Amino acid sequence: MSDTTNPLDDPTADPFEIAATAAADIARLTGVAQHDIALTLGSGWGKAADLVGETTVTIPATEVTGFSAPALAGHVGSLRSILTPKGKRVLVIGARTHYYEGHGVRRVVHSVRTAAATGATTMVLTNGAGGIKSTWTAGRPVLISDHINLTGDSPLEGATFIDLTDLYSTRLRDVARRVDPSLDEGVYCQFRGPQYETPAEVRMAKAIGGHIVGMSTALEAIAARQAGMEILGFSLITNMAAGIQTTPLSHHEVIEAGREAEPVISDLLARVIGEL
Ligand code: 8IG
Repeated sequence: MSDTTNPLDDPTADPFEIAATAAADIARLTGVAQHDIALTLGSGWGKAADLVGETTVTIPATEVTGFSAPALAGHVGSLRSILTPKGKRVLVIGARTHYYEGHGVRRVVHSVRTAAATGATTMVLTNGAGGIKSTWTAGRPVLISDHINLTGDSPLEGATFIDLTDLYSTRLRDVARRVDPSLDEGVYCQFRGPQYETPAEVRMAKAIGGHIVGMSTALEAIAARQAGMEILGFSLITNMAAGIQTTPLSHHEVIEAGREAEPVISDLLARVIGEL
């Protein structure tokens, strides 16, 4: 589906109906009627699903209703169906649409709504992000314990009041920590981007209780909760946030940290998803 004809760009369309159509596309193209778990791969996590199980089908995201081509090299535009050793079906979303692309929140959360429509009841959201906690170094995966949505936007439309207590499931975080007791956790601040923060913005994030800065995940988590899913969030700290690290941030550095962390986060994801 090309950008100019994306049905989500029609403001009169129902985004949940479009997600249901997308889920039917996935069922038809993968031959898998229902998925149990959905996994969104963020920067640095591109290959981290490879140990989760056997990939039975890979489909270009562009063949699924409402999905668009990736904006950035390194963000993989495909959807995969994985069968875990325990027989669970995992839908791997390698095609995140970021808020900063400017296509609106409906496009940002479409993959999450589609995942829910495929039957998935667990949403695993991963991202690459900047770290604020001084004990962290680049290349370290951490759990997301909560978020602060600094986009000023929401995937909810109208008077849709959704409780966000325990948004990042305590139960699922406990499962992850049983797999790796060294996992630390923190509060994720979603900035609009695409520029990285100023040091003053990072000090603000720290002052209001944030530990991780990024450009995704919070809006998706809200939509996942609205859809009734249980959420597990991981950030790969690919860099220390601006001003925490004294050298300038570079996209290259982010890619490099992801590459180096690959074996660790692949093993972590496979083991955690194996316990879900
Ligand atoms: I990777 O330091 C990655 N994504 N906002 N700040 C924000 N997003 C990020 C960062 C960062 N690193």
